[in-house]
Amino acid sequence: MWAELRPLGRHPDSGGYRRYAWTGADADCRAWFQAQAEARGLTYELDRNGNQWAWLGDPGAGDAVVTGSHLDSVPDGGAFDGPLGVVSSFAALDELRHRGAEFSRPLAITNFGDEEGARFGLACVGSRLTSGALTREQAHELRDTEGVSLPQAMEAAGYDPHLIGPDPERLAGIGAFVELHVEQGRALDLSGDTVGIASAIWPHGRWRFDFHGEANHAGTTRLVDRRDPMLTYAQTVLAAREEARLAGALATFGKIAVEPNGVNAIPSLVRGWLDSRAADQDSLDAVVTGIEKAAREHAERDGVDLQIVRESFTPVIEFEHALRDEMNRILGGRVPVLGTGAGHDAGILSGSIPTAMLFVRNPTGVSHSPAEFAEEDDCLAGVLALADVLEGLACR
Ligand code: HGY
Ligand code: MN
Ligand code: MN
Repeated sequence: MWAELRPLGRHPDSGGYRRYAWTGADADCRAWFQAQAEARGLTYELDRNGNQWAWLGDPGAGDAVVTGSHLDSVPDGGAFDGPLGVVSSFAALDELRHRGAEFSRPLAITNFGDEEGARFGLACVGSRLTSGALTREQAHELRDTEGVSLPQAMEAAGYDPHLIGPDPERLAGIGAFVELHVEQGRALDLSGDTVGIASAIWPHGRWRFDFHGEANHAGTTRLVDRRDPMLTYAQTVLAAREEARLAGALATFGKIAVEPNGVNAIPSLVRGWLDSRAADQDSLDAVVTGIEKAAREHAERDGVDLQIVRESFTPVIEFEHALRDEMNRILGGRVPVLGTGAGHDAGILSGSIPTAMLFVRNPTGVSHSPAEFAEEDDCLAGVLALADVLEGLACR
């Protein structure tokens, strides 16, 4: 499976993956998923929100056990964030068949669409639409940086964007969703464990800061006459770092757009995207409020106009204790339970159905980078853990 996935959407220079929603690379990954489903005799299904399903047993029977993750990536993402969960799901099913397992509940493997939100700015679009956390109207407003709207992108990829929206009937037929994921940190490496269970996901969100200044000549405009939004942006980045440090939280400006983007012109607009996360809501509020205040003060001083828009927000998610305890019992009771600052479809769906996550050791902790890595032995341990969990849940 890895050999087939490896070249899909991989940039030849960076070695990172650029598998953005509704692009050719995304279509290649989706074709791979469908082929894996069909090769195993599973019933392939594409839902109204662009999520892919591979069913063993009758989807209409109810109380299904579902596993899977996503195949899209961040810009220059690693091979494992998302795909490890999908590959491990197919491999776990192969393992269960090898064991001669008899299923008493339907089982499905999923690939949720647009988990990273790399193209349209909002993460977990597929699961948000399904759960109703994102409405059709809101989704239709999403645009990529080229100005292509989500409906246009879906149509270009051969999907009907008018069908998207909440899918409560589908969710009503699911008894549990378990997502396996590469750990995006070094907790397991430090504790010496190969596999962990998720406890909670930190509250997190994305904010867009638009700094409007005045374009002018870089060689002739006196410093005192400038209204330079890059200056205000730079001060805001420094403030974000300081606010996050003081609160023990995280704040990152990882994406920026500059107009007109000329080396010898003062920018007219700098647009920066803040990603901020914290262990609790109060800390997150304090960080973001502090950054907004600093940005407004600097904007005032620099003669720059500032608009701040919250583009997405996910509150703290505490995974259901019953399912997580059941999984730990199945796995022998000694699996570490750890929190994460990374968002996941399992988190979005936790408001609608019982969800849980398994993490696989990441020896460097690196993620959202071409350097992301997991040892093959650890990946195989993850497959066996997932197979044990699925057997425990679906084969009683
Ligand atoms: O950005 C995130 O937390 C996730 O990996 N989508
Ligand atoms: Mn990710
Ligand atoms: Mn992921």
